[in-house]
Amino acid sequence: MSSRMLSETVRRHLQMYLVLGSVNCLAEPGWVVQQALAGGATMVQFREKGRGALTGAPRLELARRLQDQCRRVGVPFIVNDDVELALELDADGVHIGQDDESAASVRERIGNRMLGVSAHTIEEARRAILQGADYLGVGPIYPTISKDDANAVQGPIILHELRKAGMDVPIVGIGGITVDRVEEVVRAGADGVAVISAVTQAEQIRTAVEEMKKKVVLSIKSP
Ligand code: TZP
Ligand code: MG
Repeated sequence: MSSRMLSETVRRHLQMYLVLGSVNCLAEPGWVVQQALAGGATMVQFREKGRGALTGAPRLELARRLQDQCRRVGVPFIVNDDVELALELDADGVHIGQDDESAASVRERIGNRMLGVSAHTIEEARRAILQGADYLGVGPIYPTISKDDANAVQGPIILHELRKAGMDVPIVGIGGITVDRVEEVVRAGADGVAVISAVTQAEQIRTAVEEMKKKVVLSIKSP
């Protein structure tokens, strides 16, 4: 099997990370993903959960369809929580939270596929990295409408704190991030933004993704 992805490559994939499931979308999810990929989304996470989420065969069928769209354009497709599904699909990676199976155990099961772990404190971040995470998802940075059981809002300061503590790993900020907040999130230390509603609920999905990505890239580059 191929080796673990280099952290500089992971960082690039985190720049404009679309997270979604059918319940988040106003339009048909395949269309949302198509538009987001056209706008330059750098990674896609299949997160089919919450009230009204698909289960069984329809869930698998949607995952396959979205994965296929990502494959065609060379964008990594990550599965939230469900290691079985990720292995069945031969997905590019898995993203887990603190309440899921341990990162160490998921790392063992998924080999060199990408592993993302949600972390809310410096201690959780350190443990995740020791157990084999390739990147950290940190948030909610701002209030979010997309996660019922979200932890307390942390503000961009958490990103500063992680960097100040010497954490040099790829980090993506998540939670309530809109185009106007991208610069603040990246300047605080994130390598990119993970978003649900700012993209899935946008009137012009492609434009929304283009604008957010442009801001990420500019904020990374400018001193
Ligand atoms: N984890 C922390 S906040 C969040 C997740 C999955 C939801 C992000 O959605 P939105 O709509 O971009 O705030
Ligand atoms: Mg989870």
